Amino acid sequence: MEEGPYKCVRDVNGTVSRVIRMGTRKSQLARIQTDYVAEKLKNLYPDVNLGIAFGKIVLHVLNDKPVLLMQNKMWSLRPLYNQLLCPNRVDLVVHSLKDLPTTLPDGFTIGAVLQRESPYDAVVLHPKNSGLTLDSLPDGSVIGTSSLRRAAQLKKRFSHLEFKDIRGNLNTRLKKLDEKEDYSAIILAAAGLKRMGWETRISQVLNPEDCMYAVGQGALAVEVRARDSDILEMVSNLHHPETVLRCIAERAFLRRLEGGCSVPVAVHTEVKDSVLSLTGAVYSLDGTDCLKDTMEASITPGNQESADFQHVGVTALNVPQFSQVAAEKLGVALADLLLSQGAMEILTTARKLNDAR
Ligand code: DPM
Repeated sequence: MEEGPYKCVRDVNGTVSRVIRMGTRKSQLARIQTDYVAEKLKNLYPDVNLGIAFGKIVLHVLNDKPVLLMQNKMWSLRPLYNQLLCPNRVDLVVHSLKDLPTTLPDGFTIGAVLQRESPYDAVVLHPKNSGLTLDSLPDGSVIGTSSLRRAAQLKKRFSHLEFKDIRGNLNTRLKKLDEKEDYSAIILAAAGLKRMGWETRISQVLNPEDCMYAVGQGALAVEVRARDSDILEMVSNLHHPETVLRCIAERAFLRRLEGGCSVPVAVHTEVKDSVLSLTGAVYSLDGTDCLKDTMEASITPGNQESADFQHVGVTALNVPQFSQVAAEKLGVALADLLLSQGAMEILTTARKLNDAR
């Protein structure tokens, strides 16, 4: 049977309903995240037929291949888009928002950004170092991370430590840490560790003074076909407005800097009394050059209409357009400020050095 975009089933009473098909990558984290969203959808729409195509979509993007080599290259996402688009095999895909490029291919949009988990990074120690912190680890201890953003910030702050790449999905990394003597500790996102049920392995959560987080870190995104209005409307109820606005500002900041998902760029956002504040920074690879600043914008809904419905790839049907526009402008303005201070030079040098490694 041909699988079209609108696969329908008829139940015993003759009621026809649409089957919603979710695709997922095969890593444990991807499955957990997909299940989590499926559960939310089932609660919101008990009558909906949800099918999860586990493992059908084998996407080698960040987990299976070196992150640093990816540089936001679209081809790495192509297998997933082929699934979503042409054969229309699946209707929605759950991602970690931080893995999604700031510009999506035509025809796709982020239809939901769920409430953010902790956006911070965490330290996971080799069991033999139990009780220590980054500060108290002995000189020359090796810390595993392949994130340029983490390494740049931590090298500067903890100059007695050494940093080494570590690859693979979360399961692989934890295994590499525990079963070998190569690393004294590794740095991972607290959100991923929590979702995996490994919260007890977190020995230290890094505060923003030591390490700011990646754009979109800790938030889940649901990607859909932009013209699939039924699905778009359905998933839009999953949006968490505050997270949406924070992430629009962060993504606009990154997009303006022309940063992919693997550049030394970090952010921190907050919403307080309808004011969104964004701190953003760019770093040289060793962290010695750094440009960092903070800007704020009011996100109180106003009357201003916007012709643009998507903001840095996000379609948030029930979040006020005015607030979304304000968040996007905030990100662009902060990026422009850092660009006027030489951010592009810092990032270009970092990119060149990294490519040459
Ligand atoms: C991106 C980065 C990493 C992932 C770069 C960064 C970390 C790579 C590494 C863009 N994606 O953060 O500076 O540590 O070598 C990734 C993780 C999660 C989503 C794992 C992690 C889970 C947290 C979330 C990999 N993508 O960062 O520890 O959902 O935000």
